[in-house]
Amino acid sequence: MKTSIFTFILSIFLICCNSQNFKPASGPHSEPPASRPAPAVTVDKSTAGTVTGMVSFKGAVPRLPTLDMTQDPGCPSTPQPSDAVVVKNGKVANVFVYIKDGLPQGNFAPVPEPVVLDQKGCRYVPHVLGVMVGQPFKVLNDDTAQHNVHPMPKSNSEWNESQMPHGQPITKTFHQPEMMMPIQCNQHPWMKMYVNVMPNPYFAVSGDNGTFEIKDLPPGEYTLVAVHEKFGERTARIKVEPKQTAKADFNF
Ligand SMILES: [Cu+2]
Repeated sequence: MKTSIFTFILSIFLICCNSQNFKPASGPHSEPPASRPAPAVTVDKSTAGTVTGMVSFKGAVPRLPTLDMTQDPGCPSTPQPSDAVVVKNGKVANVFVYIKDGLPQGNFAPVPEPVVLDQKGCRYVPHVLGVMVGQPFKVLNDDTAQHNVHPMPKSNSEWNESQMPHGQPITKTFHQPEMMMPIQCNQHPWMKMYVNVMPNPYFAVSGDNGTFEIKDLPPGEYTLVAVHEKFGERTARIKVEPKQTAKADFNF
């Protein structure tokens, strides 16, 4: 019995003494290093290059069901083609292409002009876009229908706002890089698009003819990635020479 009381007191003593050891040490050498903001990257446009390319699809293109929008009289009354897969003459639209690796370290200043997302014919236009961290993101409603703009982020803050027919624009910014963040409309279940929040300005979206172009790249070697919401991801290595245009084609 006496032994167990002794053990108990001893263990309390040890806990006390050990906790002393975890006191943060003081003194000039124990301060955490001051976090300095990463230096701003400046790109010399006189030596910068470009990357262009084409996104193609091989094989039978998946056919998605048409969209029935008749639940809302403010939306088209005839069946509308899906915008999740847009392939014309073997060329893929709405592919997000970006530089994943190889850029200079540091901060790229956000572009001050807003990126605009419109709602037209009860769809999002464009269906895929890129916006820089801190760049204004402006949502318009061109419809006679009311919409409800609802991003579903993983890293950024979620928001959810109604927008009246031809209502006031909604302007937001995103604070964290995030790929393929869906935006949905709570009023219209077929409405969905993707926002890519990027830490640099080096991205593009393939057009209806499958082409893309990324300009003002510092010369260097890069990993270029192409992302499609249904077809997945493709990667390419490219080398951009001063004032030259590098080519990179992708096949899904
Ligand atoms: Cu809607």
